[in-house]
Amino acid sequence: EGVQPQEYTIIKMEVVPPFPAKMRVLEGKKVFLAAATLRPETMYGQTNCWVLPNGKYGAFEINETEIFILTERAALNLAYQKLSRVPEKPNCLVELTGYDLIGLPVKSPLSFNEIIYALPMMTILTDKGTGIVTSVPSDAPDDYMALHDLKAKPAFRAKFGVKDEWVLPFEIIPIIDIPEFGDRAAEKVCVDLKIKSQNEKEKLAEAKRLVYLRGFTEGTMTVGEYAGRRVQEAKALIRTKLIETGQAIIYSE
Ligand code: A2H
Repeated sequence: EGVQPQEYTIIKMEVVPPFPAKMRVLEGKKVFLAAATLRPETMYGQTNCWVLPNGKYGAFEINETEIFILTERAALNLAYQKLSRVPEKPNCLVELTGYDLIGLPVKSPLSFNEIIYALPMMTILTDKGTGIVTSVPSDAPDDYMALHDLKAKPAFRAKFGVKDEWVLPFEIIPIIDIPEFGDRAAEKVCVDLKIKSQNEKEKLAEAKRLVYLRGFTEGTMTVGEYAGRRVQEAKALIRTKLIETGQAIIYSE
């Protein structure tokens, strides 16, 4: 873990009922996959969300009506931020693995796709954020390559029980224009660097270095309420709105 505290936005992605058997006890409650992001202004471009197949997750009571699915570590941090029904104590209603979450349909804030699906990503860290990650393949090289792997490799989909219809209909959604990189910056950089899969850690680190700084400092929103505005300005405005409307919360670790 870093020495500096990191402030994330947790995006509340609502799981669409009916729930699978293991989650049936949660029926009637509002259940969310709780994804941690540093880039809330990119939520327009979501095509899916990511879970770690072997990751350990739980369904935790945040208050009387809302359940968050995330790692126990994140639930403990939230409990100390007054976000647990039982003060300072995470209360897990169901233990889950990433495998249980693959294929869950969710409704996610700002997404142009009304329903998106939880899909496997092999490089998720369980000691960072919530262990649930939003996927924006237009602007995040990790997301672009992980979606590319699933789309290009039927055997990879089969291995994790991923249905074609959770993946194949979802195309990159351009949301931010970056000078010289265009509006699908992650794809451009991954192609330029000839990255073959989500497991090419060093090349992906270089791709991220190239895209993130430029995206944040020189990017312009091309969609949404703040289209035409710089990413730098839009970020705080969008984040505030998501929080005020109850679609997101602040999360520090
Ligand atoms: B960001 P930092 Cl479009 N394991 O959200 C791996 N990656 C994780 C994670 C975990 N447990 N938790 C969060 N993340 C990702 C959007 C995005 C992100 C865009 C562009 C850049 C970007 C869509 N994915 O991050 O190590 C999440 O991806 C730039 C760093 O704490 C989260 O924000 O700095 C980011 O990594 C947090 O990474």
